[in-house]
Amino acid sequence: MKMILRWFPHGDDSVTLQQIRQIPGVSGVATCLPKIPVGEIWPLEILETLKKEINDAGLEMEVIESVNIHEDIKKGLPTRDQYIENYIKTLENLSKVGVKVLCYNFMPVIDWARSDLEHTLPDGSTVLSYRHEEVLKMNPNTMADAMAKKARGYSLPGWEPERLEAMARDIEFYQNMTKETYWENMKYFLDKVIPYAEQYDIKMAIHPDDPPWPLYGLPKVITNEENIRTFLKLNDSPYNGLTLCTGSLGADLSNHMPEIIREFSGQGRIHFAHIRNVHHLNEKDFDESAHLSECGDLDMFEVVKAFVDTDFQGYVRPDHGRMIWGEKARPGYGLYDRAIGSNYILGLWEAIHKMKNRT
Ligand SMILES: [Mn+2]
Repeated sequence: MKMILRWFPHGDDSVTLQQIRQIPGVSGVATCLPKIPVGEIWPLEILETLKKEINDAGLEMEVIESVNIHEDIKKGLPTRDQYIENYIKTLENLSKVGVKVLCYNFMPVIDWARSDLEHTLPDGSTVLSYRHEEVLKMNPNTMADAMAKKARGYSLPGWEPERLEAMARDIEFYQNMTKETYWENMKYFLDKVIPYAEQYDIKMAIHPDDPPWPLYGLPKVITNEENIRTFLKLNDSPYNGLTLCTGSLGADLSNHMPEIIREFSGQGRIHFAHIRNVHHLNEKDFDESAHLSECGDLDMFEVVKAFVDTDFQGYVRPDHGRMIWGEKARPGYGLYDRAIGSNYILGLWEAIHKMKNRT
C-alpha cells in the first residue's frame, strides 16, 4: 500500500509539495491537469515538467485523478470515437511519465454534489455537507454558483466552466436515456480503452457516483455492490477496476463498506482507495466528518482491516478533510485535517498488519 495525497498543480492549491513531503508515510500525490479542457489530449511536455516538479520535491506521481470523460462518450454520440482516441493518446502520454493508476468517473453531467462547502460543525471546523431537499430545490446551475462562491477561487474539479454552459441541455438529453443504454455506452468506452490500459500498464479506476443516488433524473450507476459487479463484468480485465471511495459509497447507509472492500479487493479489482468518514443526520442528509470512526458512521478499523486482510497493494489517500485551525484552502483539500487523517489510517494499517502477522 502506498499513502498519497491529492494535489493540484500550477498554483491551484494552497498546499505545497514541500508540506506534503513532511507528512510521515506519504510517498506521492494524485494530481491532474484541470486546465486542459475535457476531451483534449494531455500534452507529454506538460506532464514531464509536472513529474519533475513532483519528483524534485521527493514525491512520486504514480496516480492521476482525474482525466474526465467527455460528455459525448457518456451520451454515446458518433463524435465519441474522436474523444476516445484522445483519451487513449492521453493514456500513452501518462504511461511515458510512469503513471500506474488513473482515477476517473462516469457520472453524467454533474460530478459530485453538495449543498454546502463550508458547513460549520459544533467544534468550529467546517466541512462539505449534503442536504437532500436543498439539493433538489437547487438546479445544477444555482448549485454551481453557490459552490463557486465558496471555492475561494480554486477550480472545482468536475465543475469546469465549459461543462456548466451545456449543463441544462445535457440534463435534458439524459431524460430519455435508459440505464441500459448508459451501461452500453460505458462498455463501449471500456472495450476501446482497456486494451490500451493493459498495453501501457495503467490501471483504470472508476470512482463511484457521489452521492450514490439519482439526481435530476440523471442515470447513476456506480452506487452499490450489485452495480459494481455489473460494471466489472462489462470488461473482465484486471485493468478495469475501482477507486473505492468509502465516503461516496458510504453516503448510502445500506452499503456495507467492509464487505464491499473484501469482495472487490479480494478480486484484485480495487486499485485506489479514498478513505474518509461520513456522519449522517438521517438517511439522505450527511456531513463529511473527521476520519476517526467515532466521528462518523463508518467503522474505520473494519474498513482498513478489510483492505489489510485482502492484501491490498494499491494506493490510498485520505479523502476530503475538515477545514481546521483557521486554514484557508480549497474546500475539502486543506493540509491539516488530511495530514491527521492519513496518519490515523496509517496507524490502523500498521496495527492491523502487525497483529495479523503475530497470530
Ligand atoms: Mn472520493
